[in-house]
Amino acid sequence: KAVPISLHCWQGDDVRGFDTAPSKPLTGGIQTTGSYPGRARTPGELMADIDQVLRLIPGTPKLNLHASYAVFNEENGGWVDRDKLEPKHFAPWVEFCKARGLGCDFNPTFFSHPKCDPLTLASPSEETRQFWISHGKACIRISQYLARELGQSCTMNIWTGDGFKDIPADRMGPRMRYRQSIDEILSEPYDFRLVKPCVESKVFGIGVEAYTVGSAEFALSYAAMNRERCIPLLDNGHYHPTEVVSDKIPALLAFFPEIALHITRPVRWDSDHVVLFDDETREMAKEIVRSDALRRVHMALDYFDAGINRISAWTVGFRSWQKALLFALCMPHEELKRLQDAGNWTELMVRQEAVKMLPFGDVWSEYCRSCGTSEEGWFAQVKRYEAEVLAKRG
Ligand code: RNT
Ligand code: ZN
Repeated sequence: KAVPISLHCWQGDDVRGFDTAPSKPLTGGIQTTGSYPGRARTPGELMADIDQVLRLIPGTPKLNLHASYAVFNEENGGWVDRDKLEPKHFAPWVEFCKARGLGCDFNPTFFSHPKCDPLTLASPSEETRQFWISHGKACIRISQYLARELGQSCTMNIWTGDGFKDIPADRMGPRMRYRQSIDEILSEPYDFRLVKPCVESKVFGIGVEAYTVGSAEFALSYAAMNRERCIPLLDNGHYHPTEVVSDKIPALLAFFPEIALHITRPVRWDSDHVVLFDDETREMAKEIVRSDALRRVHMALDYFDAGINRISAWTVGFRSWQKALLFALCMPHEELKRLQDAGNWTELMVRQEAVKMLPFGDVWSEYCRSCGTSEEGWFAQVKRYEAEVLAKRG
């Protein structure tokens, strides 16, 4: 109930943000599919939608913003480019979070922008690279501001879609530049207790199939070599299909004091479907709980489905991750570990299968009730909100 889970603002508007023209495409190798009506078009609409989600979810959410969600208005002097962003451009979000008791995580936005050439932090153009370094540094300052204002640490995730569609002639050069760029971003002063910079790896993206600069080995090595100033972030959509992040969690916890997760549902590729209460989601939650690492793992949702009601997408995903954590907390881990250590694989299998049939739904219902929400009632509220608010958007 008390462990913060980061709710990504970008499910509400198909990852468009507010700092570039509404017609501009999503780049960086990521893609939303679907055109369900009712997408949030302004900060006000997005805030209203998030408020609706907050009424439907149990537990302790935290907001997760991208830099592209800066709010420009007359008070703060209007639009500036990403290298010039300041805390004041996020003051409306701070006000929003304060009024609701939320913490806030942050992400520099290294995609969907004319300065992607198409590379960003790995670009061979020094001008491009410096622009994006300035953006990263600005985001460190904004993250520290968010943490200070809201009294909770802010994870600041560095992810770029930098890579190539076809076979490169130089795999190392871009990686050396990426490494240098992250070093320069992290040279901006910050308090590591407040700001938790993360490096997120990826295997490939749409249009960047042959080579990804920030590969798994790159990102993990960077984090391992810089443990005093950043942490690794694993997105469970960013690995080959037979690899599982559930197995990587305890491997990393053996070395890193803290790690971060992007929780998503990859269907055959990094499709970012809505998180469900499925096997691998449960398995990831189990690894966190039985490693006693609920306070060492920064958990953030990361998916974007534009094909269904977005309030429902947010709610189902958040509730699924909460279910997975609660399910893990209901398991007799110490007893099961003893069976494993005793080599009693027969009984371990029987007991693990029996756990699946316990009346978990009753525990979940009681948990929801104690958080002032319910499993039965929430979808009726989504339908009402759709009729009264979303359907009226152009
Ligand atoms: C993309 C990465 C990245 C983004 C968000 C919007 O594959 O997962 O984390 O989804 O930053
Ligand atoms: Zn991610």
